[in-house]
Amino acid sequence: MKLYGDLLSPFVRMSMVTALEAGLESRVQLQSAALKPHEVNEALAKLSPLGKIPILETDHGRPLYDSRVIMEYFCHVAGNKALLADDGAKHFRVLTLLALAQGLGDAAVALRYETAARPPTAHWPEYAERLRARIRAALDELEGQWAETLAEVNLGSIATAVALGYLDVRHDALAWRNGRGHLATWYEAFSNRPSMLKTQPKV
Ligand SMILES: N[C@@H](CCC(=O)N[C@@H](CS)C(=O)NCC(=O)O)C(=O)O
Repeated sequence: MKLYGDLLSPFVRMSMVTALEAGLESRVQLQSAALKPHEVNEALAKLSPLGKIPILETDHGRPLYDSRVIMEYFCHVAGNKALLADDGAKHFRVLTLLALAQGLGDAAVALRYETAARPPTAHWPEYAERLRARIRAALDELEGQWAETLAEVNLGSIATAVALGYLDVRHDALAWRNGRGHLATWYEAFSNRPSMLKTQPKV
C-alpha cells in the first residue's frame, strides 16, 4: 500500500503511526508528496478531487481518504480491534477523541497557513485569533476530560499525540504545556513509543 504525503502533515503522520501500531510497517510505503494550499498537485488530484494529503492507494489500486478512513482501514486490514474497539460506548468515545484531536489538527494547520503562507497584505487577525482560541479550548478539554481514553493506545490517543507534536513543530509560541501538566506528562510518555519515534517529521 502507498501512503501519499509528508510526515510534517499531522494527518499523514497519524495515519502512519496507526499503520505501525497495527503491525503493518512492512506493507505501507510512504510516497513523498508535499502541498501548497493555493496550488493543485496534479498527481494527487488524479487520486482525490480534494487533492489533500494523506491519500492511501490500497493493494487493490483504489484510493482512500481522508486520514480517519485510512486509520480505520489499517485497523480493518490488520484485524486489529484494540485501536478501535467494537464495543459501542468505547467505540464512540474513541471516535469522539479522534474528532477532537483532528479538529485541533485542522485549526493548527489553518493557523499555519494564516501565519506562514498567507501574503501579509491579506492577513485577517480576527480569524487567526479565533483559530488560537479553538486550539486552546481543545487543549483544555484534552487536559480535563479525556484521561481515561488517552491512557490506552487507540485511534484517538494516536491523533492527540500527533496533533500535540505538530504544535511543538509549528506553533511553539502557543506554549501548549503551560497550565496543562497532565497532558504534558501523558505526551512525554506517548511520544517515546517506537511508532512516534519512527515517524518524527523532518523540518
Ligand atoms: N480532513 C483531512 C485533512 C487533510 C489536510 O488538511 N491535509 C493538509 C496537509 S496537513 C493538506 O493537504 N493541505 C493542502 C490543501 O489544503 O490544499 C484528513 O483528515 O486527511
